[in-house]
Amino acid sequence: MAIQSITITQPDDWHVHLRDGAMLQQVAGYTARQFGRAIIMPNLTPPVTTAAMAAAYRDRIKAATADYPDFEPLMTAYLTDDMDPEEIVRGHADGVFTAAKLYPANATTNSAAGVTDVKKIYAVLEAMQRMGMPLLVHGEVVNDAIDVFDREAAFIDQVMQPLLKDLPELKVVFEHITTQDAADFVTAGDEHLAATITVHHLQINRNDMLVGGIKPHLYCLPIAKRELHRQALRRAATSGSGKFFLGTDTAPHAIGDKESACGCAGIFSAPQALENYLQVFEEEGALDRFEGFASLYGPAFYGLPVNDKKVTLSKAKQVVPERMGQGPLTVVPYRSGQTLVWQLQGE
Ligand code: OTD
Ligand code: ZN
Ligand code: ZN
Repeated sequence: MAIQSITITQPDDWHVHLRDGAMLQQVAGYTARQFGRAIIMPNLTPPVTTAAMAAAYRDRIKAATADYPDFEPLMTAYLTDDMDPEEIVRGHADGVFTAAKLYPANATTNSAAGVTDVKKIYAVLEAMQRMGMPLLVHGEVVNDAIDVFDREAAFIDQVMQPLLKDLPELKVVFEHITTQDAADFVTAGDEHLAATITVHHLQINRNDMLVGGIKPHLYCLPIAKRELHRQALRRAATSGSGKFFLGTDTAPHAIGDKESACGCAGIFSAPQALENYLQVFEEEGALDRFEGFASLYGPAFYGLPVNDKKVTLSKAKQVVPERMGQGPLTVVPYRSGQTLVWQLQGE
């Protein structure tokens, strides 16, 4: 008989957009309900570039997740061309910055202030290397001449390889990988290199987004690729390799910003993230490898203890709501209206 329930160490989400203000209030509980900790992305307006901003943002997140007092937001610094290495060093030493985020300028939502050339921030990266502080990378080149589907593969050659060569001991997370090229590159790398994989890139390919009518709620960056890449990501995630771990990249946008002539990139996957990941592992016959991917490999890479708490997911159907939230902030969750086979048990 097929397994009916699974109990594992509580997972963490190593890549989350919680936003701010009313949207933060609306979405933060979904992440805090499922995960022990989350790496909080700093692409607010204005971006989180100082330890003081990150500490204040962390307080707002703690207030918004007061129903889950054990939830721990892990903050990140948004790197800019003129970031002062001292700010990063002090912020990390004070326990405010867990990691720093490299957005190539204009690669994704709110990344206009990102880095125009990695060479400009080598002093910061050298300091991070000395401290063992992870660099989280949005790995896409921003170049009009490069096709949007090729931007991750091009980034490996143009930016990632030289970076790892120049800073061989720097801990790097290749965030939200979407290609076989990236999966192979990370697999071949040494222990300083790891990757997060979103649940949507394990479940959808570009046909799901583009065939039979355009689906704005499946549009995100990096964009979903062709099927062979999805298959490669599923193999990587379920391989049992400690280099691949869970990061949803949940990125809510109000419905009007998604269903628009110029729709925003981002998929709101937080509410049923674990259920969807677990379904992938079951389909791949890899239920025994789920705990490593979801709960063990991320902490090991970041040098943090695993969570004490356990969680249980059971075989129980649930239908994802068509919409969630209120008024102009209404959001459409990932797989809205669809029936999921697993359900996270309440605490
Ligand atoms: N991708 N949307 C967003 C961020 C991510 O690149 C990312 O990490 C966002 O809205 O913040 C998206 O599609
Ligand atoms: Zn990104
Ligand atoms: Zn992201």
